[in-house]
Order: sequence, then structure tokens, then C-alpha cells
Amino acid sequence: MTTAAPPTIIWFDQMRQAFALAKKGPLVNENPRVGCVLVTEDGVTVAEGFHRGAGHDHAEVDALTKLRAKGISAAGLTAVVSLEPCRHQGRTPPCAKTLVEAGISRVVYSVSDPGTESSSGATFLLENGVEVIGGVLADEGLDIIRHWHTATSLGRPFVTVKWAQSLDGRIAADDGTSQWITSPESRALVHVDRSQHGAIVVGTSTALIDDPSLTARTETGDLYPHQPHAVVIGIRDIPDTAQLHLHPAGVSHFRTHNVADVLADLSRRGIRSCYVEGGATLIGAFVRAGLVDEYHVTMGPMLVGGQKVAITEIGVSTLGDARHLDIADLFIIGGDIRVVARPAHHPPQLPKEA
Ligand code: AOF
Ligand code: ZN
Repeated sequence: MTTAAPPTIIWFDQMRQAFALAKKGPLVNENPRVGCVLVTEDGVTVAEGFHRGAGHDHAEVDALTKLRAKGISAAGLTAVVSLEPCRHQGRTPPCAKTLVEAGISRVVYSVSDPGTESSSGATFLLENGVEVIGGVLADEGLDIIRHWHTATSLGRPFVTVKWAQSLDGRIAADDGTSQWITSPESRALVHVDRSQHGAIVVGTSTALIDDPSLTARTETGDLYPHQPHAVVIGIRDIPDTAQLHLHPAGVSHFRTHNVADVLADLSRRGIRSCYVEGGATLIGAFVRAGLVDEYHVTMGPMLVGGQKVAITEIGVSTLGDARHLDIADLFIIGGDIRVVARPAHHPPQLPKEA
């Protein structure tokens, strides 16, 4: 006769609860979105918490506060957190220490904290007798904080490059007309994307030719609560009459062609993500510098022909030098095709020409 093994909790359900809580936090913030649930040995959630943005309690502290309000002790509970608990004294005290002092006996987390000061909370927990399980559903966990995670590990904002094109790869007809290649639904999604970045970036040509407002608007024309900062890159002057000057989150004009310098400056100002809208020269500069993290390309089902393409000079003259991408997402919206692509993790090894 064999004895039944005790039920093994694999923490996926609880971690997904933590993810759902994390998503209640602000997407565009200096800090990551983090969720936390406090769980009994039987896997029952007794308190929930999330981080409301820089300056507010961290998710673990929020959950412990909720627990205390219910009069329940934290002793022996498991904390399931979407990010490794921090170890540093920042705007708030170190969570790893707070969890130890509360008597938490196990911490399950998804993504490791990439911060230089804040990381190694897991080590602190282990040193203090807490059982630690890390990396649970880490791909899903990373998706929730992708912008912040890249900004923190690379020290520059996450860069999304966006364009709309015909199925034959043209962004405008030869006479310059480009309204509209994609559907109203696709254009509405672009405004959602704008509202989910810290800054919108365009080149001076785009600013001069299109006179864009660079705001994030709902389908009825109202402003989204979060407005990305407007950024123009290039040497030429922008006239005082340009729409951009009315931007609610302000506009910065960088008179340079060095996009890395621009990102460094925006990073110092706490901006964690940029949405680059063109034109072709500016996109080329970001691609050449290897500073693009994600491409959002929407293809309208039409053929346009001619010369106007999204990207021209990126230093690729032979296919062996092509920049390989992975498709991260692909869907149909308003009759258009939307592709989300990222630099390939493992570019294919192409056979050498004979
Ligand atoms: C956690 N739980 O809920 C969050 C964490 O300046 P502070 O004190 O707000 O610290 C910000 C840093 O703390 C942030 O960069 C990240 O490393 C970590 N965020 N950590 O344990 C949380 N939001
Ligand atoms: Zn913390």
C-alpha cells in the first residue's frame, strides 16, 4: 500500500491572481506594476495587494496591510508576488525585510528584479530562513512589465516603432497622400498605444509636413487620462504655430541626429518607454543604432506601389546582414493585419553563399 503524496501547489492560479492585481497599477510609471496575494498552506488567498505607482506602498506591503485589517496573522503564510521582492530602501522600506519581519514562511515570485539596488531580495529571504521559489510563469510576468524591465536593465526607455503600410509595403502614395491606409479600428488602437507610452517621438520632417498634435485620443476625440510627452528629433526649426506646442504633456525638441543621446536624456527624466512614429529617416536611425525593442506594423489591404516605404537606409546591403525579428503577436483588426515583432533572440544561421 502506498501513501498518497500531499497535494502539490504549483502556484499558477495564485500567480495569475497576482498578475491580475498587478494590471490594476499604472502602465506608464517610473515603477513597475506589481501584484501580491497572501496564501495559506492549502492555497487559499487571504489578502491581495498591488502597487499604485511611485511613492505608494509596494504590492507586498499593500497586501500585508489588508491582512492586518482583517485581523489575520501573516505567520506561516506564502506571499505570491509578480516581481521579486525588493531589498533596497527607496521611497519605501525593503519588502524582503518586511516579509521576514511579518513571519511569511515562503515567497513565490515570477520575474527577478533587474534593478542594481533593488535586486537580491530573494537572497535576503533565503538567508533569513524563508523558502523561495522564483521564475513562476516568468514570460507572462515579464509581459506585464516589459517597458519598465527593459528600461531598468538597459538604462534607456523601451522603444516601440510604429508604422502603417499597404500590403505592398508603402506608407504613402508617391504624391505624399497617406490618409488612410489602415482602418478606423487600427487607428483607434494606435491612440491606445500612444496612451501606454511615456513619450511619442517624431522627426522634424514629420512634424513639419503633417503638423501632428501627438496626443492620445479616444474615438470621440477626448484626451486619454495619460498623455505621452511629445518629442521631436532633428536640426530644423518647428514654427511657433505648430499644433505640437499645444500638447498637454509638453514638447521637447532635440536638435540632434543622435537618438541614443535623446533616449539617455528622456531616461534621466523618468521616461520608461517611447513610441516612435516616423518618418523613415528617424526610424532608420533607431534601427541602425540597434535601439528598437518592438515593431508595431499595421497593413491595410491595398496596393499602392511607388517609392514611399517605412524604412530606407539601415546599413543592410546584402541579405546576410538583414535584421531578423520574431513575431510576438499577429491579429486582424478592422480588416487590417497587425504584426508585433521584436529583434530575434536566435537569428537563423544562413548558409554561406558558395
Ligand atoms: C517590490 N514590490 O510592489 C514594487 C517593487 O522607490 P521605491 O521604494 O518605490 O522603489 C522602486 C523600486 O522597487 C522599483 O524600481 C523596483 O525595483 C521595485 N519595485 N518592488 O518589491 C513592488 N513596485
Ligand atoms: Zn518592495
